[in-house]
Amino acid sequence: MAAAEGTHLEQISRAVVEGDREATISGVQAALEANIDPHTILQGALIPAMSDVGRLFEQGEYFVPEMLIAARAMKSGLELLKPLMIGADIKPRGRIALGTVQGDLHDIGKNLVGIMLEGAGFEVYDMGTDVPVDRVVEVIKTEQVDLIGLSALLTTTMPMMESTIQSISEAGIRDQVKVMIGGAPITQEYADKIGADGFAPDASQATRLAVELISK
Ligand code: B1M
Repeated sequence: MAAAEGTHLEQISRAVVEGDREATISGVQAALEANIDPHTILQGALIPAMSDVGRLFEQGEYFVPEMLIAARAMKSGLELLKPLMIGADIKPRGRIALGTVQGDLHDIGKNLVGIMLEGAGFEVYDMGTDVPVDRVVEVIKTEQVDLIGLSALLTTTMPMMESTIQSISEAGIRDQVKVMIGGAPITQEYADKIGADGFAPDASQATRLAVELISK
C-alpha cells in the first residue's frame, strides 16, 4: 500500500473511532479525490474502524453512546461510497428481501450486504431492523422475492432466525424462497442446524452465495 493511501485510510479510521462525522465525510472525500478505490476505503478503513469500536466497547472504554456515534460516522462515509459501488445498467439478477431479525437493531452489516448485492445486480427490498417473523412471511407473499436475507448481531436474537424459518415453513411457502443468514455470531454450523439455505461471513461472500442460491 502506498504511504499516501495508508495515511488517508488511517485518517478515516480514526475519524470513525472518534465518532467524528464531519472528519469521516471529508476523509472519504479526500480519499476518493486521491483515486483510492471505494472498496479499499470500505475494507481498509470503515470496516476495521468498527472492529476497533467493538474492541473498545468490550474493554469498557466505550459505552453505547460512543458506539452509536461511531456507527453514525461510519454510515455517513458509507453513503458517499454507495453510489460508486453500485454498477449502472445492470439487469436485476433476482430480488432479495433483507432484514435484521426481531429484537435486533444493528443494521450496518445488513446495509453493507445490501449495497454489495445491488452492486452485483440484485434488486434489494429492505425490510429494515427488528423485523417481526410475520412481516417476513408477508413480504414473501406480496413482494415476489427469490431470496430472504436475515442478519443478526446479538447472540440473544439469533434464535429469531430459526423462528422466522419455521414460520415461513408453517405458512407453506418455504419452497418459494431461499434463506441466507449472516452476522457476527452466525456460523455455517448454525445455518445448517436451523435449516437455512446458506451462510456468508461477510458482504462479498454474501453476494457470491446469493448468486449461487439463485442459480439453483
Ligand atoms: Co451493539 N453489540 N449493541 N450496537 N455493536 C455488538 C454486536 C457487540 C458484539 C459489542 C460487544 O459486546 N463487543 C455486542 C453483542 C454481544 C453478543 O450478543 N454476544 C453488542 C451489544 C451487547 C449491544 C447492546 C445490547 C448494548 C446495550 O444496549 N447494552 C445493544 C443492543 C441493541 C439491539 O439491537 N436491540 C447494542 C446497540 C448498538 C448500537 C445501536 C449502539 C450500534 C448499532 C448501530 C447500527 O447498527 N445502526 C452498535 C454497534 C455499532 C455494535 C458494534 C460495535 C459494531 C457492529 C457493526 O456495525 N459492525 C458491535 C461490535 C462488533 O461487531 N465488533 C456490537 C460492522 C459491520 C460491517 O459488521 O454487522 O458483523 P457486521 O456485518 C458483517 C458480517 O457479519 C456480515 O457481513 C457484514 C459485512 O462484512 N453480515 C452478513 C452481516 N449480516 C449479514 C447477512 C448476510 C450475510 C452476511 O446474509 C443475509
